[in-house]
Amino acid sequence: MKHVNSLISIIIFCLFLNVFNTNAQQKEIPKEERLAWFKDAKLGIFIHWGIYAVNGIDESWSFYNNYISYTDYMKQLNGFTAKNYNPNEWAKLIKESGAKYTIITTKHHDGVALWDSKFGTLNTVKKTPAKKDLIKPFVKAVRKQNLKVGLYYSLLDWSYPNYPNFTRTESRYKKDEKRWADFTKYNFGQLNELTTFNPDLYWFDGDWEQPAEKWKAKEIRALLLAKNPNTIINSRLQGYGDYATPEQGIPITKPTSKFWELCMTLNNSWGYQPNDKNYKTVNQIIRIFVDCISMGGNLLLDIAPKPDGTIPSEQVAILKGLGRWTKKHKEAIYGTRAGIPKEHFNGYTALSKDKTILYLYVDNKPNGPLLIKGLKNKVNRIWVVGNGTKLSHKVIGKQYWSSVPGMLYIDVPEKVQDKDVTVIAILLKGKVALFREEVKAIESN
Ligand code: JFZ
Repeated sequence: MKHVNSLISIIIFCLFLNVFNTNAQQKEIPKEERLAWFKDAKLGIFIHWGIYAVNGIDESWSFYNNYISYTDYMKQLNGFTAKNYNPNEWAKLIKESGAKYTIITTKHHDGVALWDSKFGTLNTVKKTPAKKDLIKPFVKAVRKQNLKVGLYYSLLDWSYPNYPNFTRTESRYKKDEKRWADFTKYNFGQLNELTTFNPDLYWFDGDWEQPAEKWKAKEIRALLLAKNPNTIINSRLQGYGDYATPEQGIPITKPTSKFWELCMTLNNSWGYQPNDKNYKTVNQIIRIFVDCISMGGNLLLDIAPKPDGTIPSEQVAILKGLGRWTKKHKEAIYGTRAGIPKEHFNGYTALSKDKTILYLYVDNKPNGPLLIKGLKNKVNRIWVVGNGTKLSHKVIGKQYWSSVPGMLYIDVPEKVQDKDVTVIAILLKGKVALFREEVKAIESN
C-alpha cells in the first residue's frame, strides 16, 4: 500500500511538472519551420490604405507633426469611399507581380480601423462613407490567389482618448495606470479580433513609443501564437518578433539575422500622394530585389491605393513590369539562398537551396565575358535562365601544381540578355565549394 501511495505521488508530481513546463515555455514551433515559407517567398506587397489618401498627405504623421490640425485630418473620413474597391483585382495584380505574400494596414497610427471592430468607434464601417469592413474581403481574395496574408497593426494609437501621446507637442497624460489599463484592454480587444482573420503574419509598427512591458509584448506574442501556432511576427514588437526589418534602406553588408525583409516605397510615400511622382523605375526595383535575394532576404514593396480603392496607374505599371521579370526568372528567385562573397564574382549571386546551382544576376551590360574566381567545383552546365540557351565556359590560369582554382569565363551573347537583369545559372558538380585560403608562396614549379 505504501508503495502504491508513493507511486501515485510520483505520477501526480510528474503530471504537475509537465503542466508547469508547458505553461512556462509555451512550446513554440521552431522558427525554422514557422518561417520556412517566408524564407522562400522573397517578394511581398505591402499596402498602405487609409484616410490619409483623401488629401494625399503623410499617413498619420501629418497631424502628429502638426502639418495639419487633428480636426482637419479627421475630415478625411468623409472622403474615404472605397467605392471602386475590388479586392479580387488587387489580389490578381499582387499575384501577377510575382509576390508570394501581401500585408495590409488594418490600423495606422491615426487609429482608423479598416475592419468592423467592436472596440472603439473609429473604423471605416462606422465613420466613413465606405461603410464596410475592408479587411475581410481582402483576406478572402488573397487566399483565393494562394498567397500568404499579413496584417499591419499600429500598437500606438494617437486617436484613442486613453492613449498618452497625441501630437509631437501635446500629450494627454504622463502617467495614469487606469487610463493605460483601458488602452491595453482596447489593444488586446482589437488584436483578438484580428486573430479571427487567421493571418499568416502580423506586421507590428509604432512599438518605439513604449517599452515591451507596457505593450505586454510577451503576452501579445503568446496570444497570437496560441491562436495560430504557425503565424509569424515582424521585429517591431520590442524584441518579441521573429525576423529583422533593416532600418536604413537597402543593407550594404549582409544582415546577420537569418530572416529579414526590406520594406520599401515605390515613390517616397507609404500612402497615396498624387503629388509624389518620384517613382523608382522597374529596372531600379529589380536591381534592389536581386540585391536583397543575394543577401538571403525578402523585399516588401509598398503600394498605396486611392480613397476609392483604385490603385494608381504608375503603381500598376511597376507591378506588371516586375511581374514580367519574376515570371521569366522564377527558378532563380523563389527558394534561393544568399549567394557567394563578392571576391568571387563582381555582382549579385544566389544559390539554390541544395547549393548545387549558382545564379549570377547580371545587372549591367557586360563588355566581355563574365568572370568567376576561386570556384573549386567542376561545372556541369551553364544556361540563361528563362531563355534556356546553353552557354560555354573557359577556365584560364589553372596551374597543375597549385590548388588555386582557375578563372572561369562565361560569354553572354547580347541576344540572350534580358532588358533589365540577365540571370545565368551554373550547375555545379556537388555543393558549391570556394577557395578562400591565403595563397601560399610557391614551393615547386
Ligand atoms: C513606420 C510608420 O510610421 C510609417 O508611417 C509606415 O507605416 C512605415 C512602414 O512604418 O515607419 C517606420 C518605422 C520604423 C522604421 C522606419 C519607418 N525603422 O525602424 O527604420
